[in-house]
Amino acid sequence: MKRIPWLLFLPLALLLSACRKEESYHAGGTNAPTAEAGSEAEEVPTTYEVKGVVRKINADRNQLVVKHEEIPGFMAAMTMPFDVRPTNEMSKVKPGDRIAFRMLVTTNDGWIDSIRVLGKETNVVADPSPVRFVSAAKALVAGDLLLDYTLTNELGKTIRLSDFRGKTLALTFIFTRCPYPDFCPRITDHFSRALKKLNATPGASTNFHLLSVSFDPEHDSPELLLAYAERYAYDPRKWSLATGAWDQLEPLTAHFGLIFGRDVPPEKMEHNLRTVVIRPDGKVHAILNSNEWEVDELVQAIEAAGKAG
Ligand SMILES: [Cu+2]
Repeated sequence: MKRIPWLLFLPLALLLSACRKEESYHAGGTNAPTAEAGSEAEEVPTTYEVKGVVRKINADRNQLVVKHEEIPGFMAAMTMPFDVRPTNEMSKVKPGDRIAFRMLVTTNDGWIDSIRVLGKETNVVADPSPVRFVSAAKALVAGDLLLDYTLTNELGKTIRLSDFRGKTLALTFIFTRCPYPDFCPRITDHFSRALKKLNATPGASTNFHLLSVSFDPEHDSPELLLAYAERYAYDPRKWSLATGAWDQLEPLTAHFGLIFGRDVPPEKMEHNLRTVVIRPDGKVHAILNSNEWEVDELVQAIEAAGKAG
């Protein structure tokens, strides 16, 4: 399956693309589609007619960064990258073109086609980024000890990261109203598949736990986290979802370079993705960036971390 991040935000991309090629970003919204864990069938995409202005052309990724109008029922007006398929449609446009196009969305993918140039916009000014960079905590790398943080899980129970000492912990960051199929829904689906795979493989590790931490604590109550988890066939014995107070979330996310919007409407919740595997001794084993890792990589990292510490 193609794994091109189709939502690479312009302001952040400019800031970070030079040093972190793997980064991808998107903005969130209020109309999160449901994702079915494990669904492999060919899916008919939902389509939307969209208008906008081309801000930037990412030729190497076959992406257009478009400042688009509101897409009723799907997302607010914003500037974001779109994968173009077929890629020869890339040659139709230049920065500053006003365009109309069709957007196609499936559970794990999104792209655009049928691009028509409507005219030119003269006043092309980049939008300011609404994200805040959290940098209060030390960046962690493999081998570093993760400090203890306290969160509240999907059952309303207080948990500490140290509760998982003695087990391998796979930790990722999501928010339940993320509307972009290839961001939080894909990561959560990957967690669901990794859990299934570990449970189904004879001789695989059983000494692990998955933890999805929401960075949208004002919205993601235990009830919502539980309802979200149940869409992905989670198992409370092996997978927890949690969120917490900002004094816990800020350093925890900052350790791994997670970037996300705050004090912005959910549809402007830009963020990147980080998935971390922690050894049983509490030390970082591996950090998986972006949404481009495969389920097997996570499974292998969980297995390897269990042997490492
Ligand atoms: Cu997301």
